[in-house]
Amino acid sequence: MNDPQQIWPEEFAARYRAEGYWRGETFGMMLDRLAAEFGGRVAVVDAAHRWSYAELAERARVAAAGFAALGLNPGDRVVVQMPNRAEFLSVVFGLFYAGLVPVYVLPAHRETEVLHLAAKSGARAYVCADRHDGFDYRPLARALKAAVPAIGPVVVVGEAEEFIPFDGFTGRMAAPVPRDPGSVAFLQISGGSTGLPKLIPRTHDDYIYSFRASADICGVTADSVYLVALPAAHNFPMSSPGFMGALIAGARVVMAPNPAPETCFALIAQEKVTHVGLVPPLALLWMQAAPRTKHDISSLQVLNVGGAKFMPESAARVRPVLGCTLQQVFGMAEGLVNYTRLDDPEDIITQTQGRPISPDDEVLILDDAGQPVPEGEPGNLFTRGPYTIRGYYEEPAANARSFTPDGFYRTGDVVRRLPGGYLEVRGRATDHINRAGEKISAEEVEDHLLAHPGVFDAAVVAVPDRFLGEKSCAFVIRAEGADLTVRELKSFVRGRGIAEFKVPDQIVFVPEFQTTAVGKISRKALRAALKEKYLSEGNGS
Ligand code: OOB
Repeated sequence: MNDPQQIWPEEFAARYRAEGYWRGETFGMMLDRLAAEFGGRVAVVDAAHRWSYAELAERARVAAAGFAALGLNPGDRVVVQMPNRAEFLSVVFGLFYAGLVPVYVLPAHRETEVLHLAAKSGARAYVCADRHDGFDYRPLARALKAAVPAIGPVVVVGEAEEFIPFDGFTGRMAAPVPRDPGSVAFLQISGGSTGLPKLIPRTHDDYIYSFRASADICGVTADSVYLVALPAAHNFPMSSPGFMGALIAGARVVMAPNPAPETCFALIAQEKVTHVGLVPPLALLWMQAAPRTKHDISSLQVLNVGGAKFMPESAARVRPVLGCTLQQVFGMAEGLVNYTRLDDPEDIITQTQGRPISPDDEVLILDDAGQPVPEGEPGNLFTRGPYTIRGYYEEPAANARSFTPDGFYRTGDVVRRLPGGYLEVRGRATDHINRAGEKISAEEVEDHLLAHPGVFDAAVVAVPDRFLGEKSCAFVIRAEGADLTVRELKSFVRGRGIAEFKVPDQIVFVPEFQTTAVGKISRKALRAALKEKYLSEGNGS
């Protein structure tokens, strides 16, 4: 867990402490402090629960005792796959109190991803809900236990069947297990452009700084109400400013079971929601639905939009249609988060993706040869700072590619720096599909396609989509004699046990990957050439 590649060199750590970014507080200490300060105020609400700060802390103590009684030891990793429910918080703060390290996977992830992440993290336990959104997690838990022997206890929120019911925990942990605030607090999943998702180690010190500062920048106070509309395990709704930013400010967190406008508008009206974060396609959907809703959404003050590029024309409509301030967020689970500021002029708010949280966020914009580009020109974004990781969890090869020797993270984004340090995202240099904010690795999907005996070769590319921003298109060469159909191949990929959003939106069978390039051609160049050949204007779908 303490791979030197993942920690900041002491000179940096010392500076981040001296500047007051890192305050030596762990998540456990934080919740205790918040419970003491905001005790009776409402911390979290969902359809079935309404807990005060004191009650959340109390429930987390019971959960912590329960986890400890299962034989889990401080530092052990625990895979958490939970939908947006109040128990998301009692589970994870219970784990923090017990000194355990959550590994956050999305509710949309399926067997292949969960098994991989559990094995990769060396997890010893799994926590899930019984069912969510028509999916039963208990068969997945069985498959996980069968495939990953290190997984011991499985704790289920809801009907546990043969597993351990979360609601059955008794006992109470008197005081949280002390942890080093510089140690890894949890592992989060990278969007990833190569192969399977990687794990991002975040420390107590670095992460708490990122959402404390975010809450401030987003104007979150004890009187705010934050709606978690996106899946809570994502970095954006967790910390930008997210439910963690809301909690540290003493605000109220409202868990939405799904991000549909009518579900969320009802919650906004009922709880007087002030802040919410959305990906661009959802922001568009909300803007379409708002004029016709019967719910009063006038309490909304700030709409954070990020995860993918929000077009200036759409951005300009937020205030007129929703009656709130738009705040763009350009962030990444690896660290760096940029925000437009609430009092920025309208053109900055609509046309840029903001500027970094911290004065100590170092931003480099370099050309392909590694030289700084002239001010205002697009280039590759590199960053280093008090909440940007120095390496993925146990990924020496990926780390050598994704981080420079002096610790800068190669984001893969192409940006332009404007006056005042504002960044405009222009595109990206890496091969992934940003499908409504969910990042899909082309390589990962290609591997699933190639597993079909009727597939000779496959290349997956991003194609523009009016609604999703981007969707995925797979070019496939059938194996000789194979009479594979699009339907068969889609259902085969789905059957591989992966998140539905990774199943190619479009499959195009092609006779060959003939490109004009001579000799060996990189996958990246191949994808670009195929896109050019088959999807140029008037072609393709
Ligand atoms: C957020 O985090 P990830 O890790 O799912 O994805 C990061 C990538 C960025 O490198 C960039 O390519 C893209 O998502 N991105 C944006 C963007 N925000 C993220 N591209 C254009 N405009 C934006 N506003 O997506 C994430 C994490 C924290 C806060 C917000 C988003």
